[in-house]
Amino acid sequence: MDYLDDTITAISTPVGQGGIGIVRISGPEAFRIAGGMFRPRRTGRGLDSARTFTMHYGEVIDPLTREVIDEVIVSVMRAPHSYTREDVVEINCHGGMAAVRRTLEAVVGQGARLAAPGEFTRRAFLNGRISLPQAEAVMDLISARTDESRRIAVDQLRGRLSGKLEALRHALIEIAAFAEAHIDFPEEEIELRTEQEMTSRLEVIVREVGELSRTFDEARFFREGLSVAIVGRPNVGKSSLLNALLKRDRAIVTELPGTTRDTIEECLNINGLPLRIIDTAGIRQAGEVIEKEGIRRSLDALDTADCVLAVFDGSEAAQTDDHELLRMIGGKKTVFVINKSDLPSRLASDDLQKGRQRWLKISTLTGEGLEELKTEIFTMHCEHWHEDRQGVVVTNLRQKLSLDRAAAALTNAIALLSEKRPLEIFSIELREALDSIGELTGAVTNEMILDRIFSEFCIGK
Ligand SMILES: Nc1nc2c(ncn2[C@@H]2O[C@H](COP(=O)(O)OP(=O)(O)OP(=O)(O)O)[C@@H](O)[C@H]2O)c(=O)[nH]1
Ligand SMILES: [Mg+2]
Repeated sequence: MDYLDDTITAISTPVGQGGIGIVRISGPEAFRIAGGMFRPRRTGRGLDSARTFTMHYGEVIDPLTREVIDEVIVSVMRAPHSYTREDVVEINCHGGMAAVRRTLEAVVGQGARLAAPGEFTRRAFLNGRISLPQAEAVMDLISARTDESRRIAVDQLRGRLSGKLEALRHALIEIAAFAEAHIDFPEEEIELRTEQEMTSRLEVIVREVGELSRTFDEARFFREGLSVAIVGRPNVGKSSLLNALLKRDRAIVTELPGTTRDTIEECLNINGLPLRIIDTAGIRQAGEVIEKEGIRRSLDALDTADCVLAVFDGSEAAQTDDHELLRMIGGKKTVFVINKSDLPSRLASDDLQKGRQRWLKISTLTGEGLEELKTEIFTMHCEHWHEDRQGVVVTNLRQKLSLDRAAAALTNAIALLSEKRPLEIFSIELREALDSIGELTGAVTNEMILDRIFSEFCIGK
């Protein structure tokens, strides 16, 4: 689909009423098309002689009927200093759909083609103005809902991820070139010292690639929120914990086991990390029909949540239901919480705690341990978040999968080197890693990848 020699157009503002609506035109004919339907006011000068980055006040005329369509401001950006690196003209209409649509129709009538979703950005990429991750950042920025996701997108748009990947690619190319030189002169054995040097350099690169890949999950939590299910047997204080975290009486709390019948979901924010906290019905063997259905939903939440707060009652000895819960949690990301620390402890010496990671003692009554609990949830998911990250974050699955492919190839390469296998196969793994990183940045692309990426864009961007 990539013909870059025609001129494309689209409405770049949202559909509906607004203060202004913008029809964007990009391509070699942009000035001829816009000039043919624009009548300047005041200056009398047409768009042909307009300097780049200037705005012009006037009217849009229907070239066929000579009817005035709207009173507009036209901005002009000449190649290569524009969003697409092509000549770009933007007609700022009054933001009613009729005016914007008629203007668009007139532009198409003058020979422009309607742009596909994301086609302006696709041209910016194909014309070498931005890398692929930067193009993806444009979409991330448009769809950012929280300030943290906006910040991540802007960092990526400014080229931080691309810069980091380029550095990794260059480091790899150096090693690959060295290896290939040795393939050409097989009589020269690689010295042990050189081999160790290559291995340690590759190990640094693998580690960095792995760290980048991990930022994907963490960025996902910031973008979509982390779901946290509070689970435990009845009466351990799950609903009390929800209320304490929210600092309001959201859920009903009573001294009767089986109070909560249905899951309750609320939002909370820890250091900018959005949480969806789910209070659940106490899980136990017994129970009548309604309670059984509630428990089924608890188990559902336990299954699907990103993280579990497993709550136990510190004032009572462990019960069968507690042991059963531990079994059900299995290997899931879990914070183990012992509640009611204000009461005399009867759980401490119990075998529940054996071999398990850290247990947090809290009291929803006095508030003890709640801050530690929040910190624990945050660090558990965002360990590498603010330290050492320098704004470099992988924001979509495509990027992450490319990194994982690169890491796998590099790990193979290191193994081959240590097994003293022929450098030819070692080189193949390095090429594979280079290709994967190249695919990520857009240095290596194919039509299918581009189609998939840009089809998710909105029209007009
Ligand atoms: N002393 C003390 N009592 C608490 C604490 N947290 C909760 N409780 C009491 O424990 C009882 C049960 O609390 P809930 O929050 O309803 O317990 P739950 O786990 O939601 O129970 P179900 O909804 O029945 O599964 C209530 O009487 C609470 O007041 C605490 O930290 N200290
Ligand atoms: Mg409850």
